[in-house]
Amino acid sequence: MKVTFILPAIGKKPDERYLRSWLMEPLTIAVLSALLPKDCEREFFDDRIEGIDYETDTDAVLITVETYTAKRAYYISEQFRRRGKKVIMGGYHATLVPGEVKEHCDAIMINNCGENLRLLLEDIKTGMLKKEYIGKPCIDYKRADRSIYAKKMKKYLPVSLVETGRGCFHNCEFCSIAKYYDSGYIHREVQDIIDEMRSCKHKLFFLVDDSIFSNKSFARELFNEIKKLKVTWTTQITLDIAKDEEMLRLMKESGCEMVLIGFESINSGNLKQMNKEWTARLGERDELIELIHRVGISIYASFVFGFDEDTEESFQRTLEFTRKHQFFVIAFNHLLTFPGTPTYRTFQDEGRLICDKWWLEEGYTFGTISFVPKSVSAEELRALCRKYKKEFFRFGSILSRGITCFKRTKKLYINFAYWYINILFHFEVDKRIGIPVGENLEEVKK
Ligand code: B12
Ligand code: SF4
Repeated sequence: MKVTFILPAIGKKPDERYLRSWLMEPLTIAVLSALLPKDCEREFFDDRIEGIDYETDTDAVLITVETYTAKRAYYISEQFRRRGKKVIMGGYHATLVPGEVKEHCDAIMINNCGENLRLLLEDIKTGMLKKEYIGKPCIDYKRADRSIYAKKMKKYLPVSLVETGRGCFHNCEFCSIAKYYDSGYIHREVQDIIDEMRSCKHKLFFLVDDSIFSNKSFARELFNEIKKLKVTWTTQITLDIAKDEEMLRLMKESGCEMVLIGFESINSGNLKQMNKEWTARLGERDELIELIHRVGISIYASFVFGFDEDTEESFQRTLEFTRKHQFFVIAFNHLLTFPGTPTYRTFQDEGRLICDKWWLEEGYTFGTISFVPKSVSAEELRALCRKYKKEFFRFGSILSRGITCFKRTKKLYINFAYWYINILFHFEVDKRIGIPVGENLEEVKK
């Protein structure tokens, strides 16, 4: 039996390359490949960097679907189905909006695969394919199969993605993860993670986990084992972990140089609106940030604008906040009303969605606001995100933060990463805005 994997692209502007910072190794595909029976023949088309052979002789086309890639995924699916191929879809968008996704494929996988992928392939063999396979949140593999994209590795950023856990026990209203995992958290076996890390080519790791401290004894055991590998790593954390200084120090000793923190907003009304006010209750936010920096860990600080109390003043205050803390790098994104989330439902009920299925809208581009904000207009919100991002990534700001970065760590590798990322982001501010989402890439490819 032969299986073809597809990772659909978001889109790209004519005459421009795919956004460099989005070109990470596609871990989802490596995990799906690990779930196939050994004797299964497999191939993979990464739509971000190469053309798709729609004439390929295959028994099943497996497409992973995120909200931003849904339109493109449906187009690809149509090409294969027209040629009589069976198309299966799964992933975040498929799990959160199964009704829509089902209309565009022969079968859908809801949630994590578990044993269901093998069963599904058996059903294809026997001609008994069902329309829907429903899994549950689980860890379904021991080691991801990177051989599926080994030949393309040069095109990806030199970072190894290794999953440590799935889900998050918080319940932020805009978040797809909280919904997908029903605010639960599960983690892999420490030994499996370490074995996989040993097998990876790049020794700079992004540990994929949205809630690594949900189970502290697991996190402690993991960091003690990672320490022995002498590697450098980063992950996403919530600010509450800074309350545990011993854990922070262990992270640093084990090679953690940067953490991504979703602050989202520094306005308590907004935090309340998104059900993330627990971060405001933690105590002195500034002190916790300083503690992380003092331990020698840099911060990628992520903010979201467009909540009800956001005005231009919120941007100014946030910019001051980022300057004060001299963050390694930041994200100033506008709120996204992802389908299936409570935020989506609230905005829909309040009649504030400009269009219900914005991800499928004709002409929809990256950076377009899909809802009516309360305190500024949609156009203003879009322009403010651009303006303040530009401000943060000015060369003067990069230089001043670069000096701070050097004071915080003398590791050349990290300083090099600092300059690389900040200069890349400087040039990407305008490149991101206006990327046509789901545009027929065949015409503009590569
Ligand atoms: C790493 C990562 C990135 C990387 C690289 C992404 C990539 N595609 O290679 C970077 C940093 C570049 C990135 C960028 C963005 N990301 Co991102 N990213 C992630 C992250 C942290 C991990 C993804 C991963 O590898 N997971 C591990 C794999 C194994 O899990 P999985 O994909 O869920 O797959 C399992 C199941 O879902 C299922 N499955 C999945 N697909 C399929 C297909 C079939 C056929 C079957 C049967 C099963 C199946 O089986 C798998 C095994 O059980 C996730 C959050 C998370 N924890 O998952 C966000 C996440 C996917 N990203 C998200 C977003 C929004 C973005 C951006 C739009 C952010 C932005 N504003 O710029 C961009 C878009 C980039 C793009 N698509 O090209 C959202 C997507 C939400 C949604 N509803 O679609 C997520 C969920 C984060 C969030 N907080 O909501 N991202
Ligand atoms: S803490 Fe992060 S991953 Fe968890 S629900 Fe909130 S936004 Fe989502």
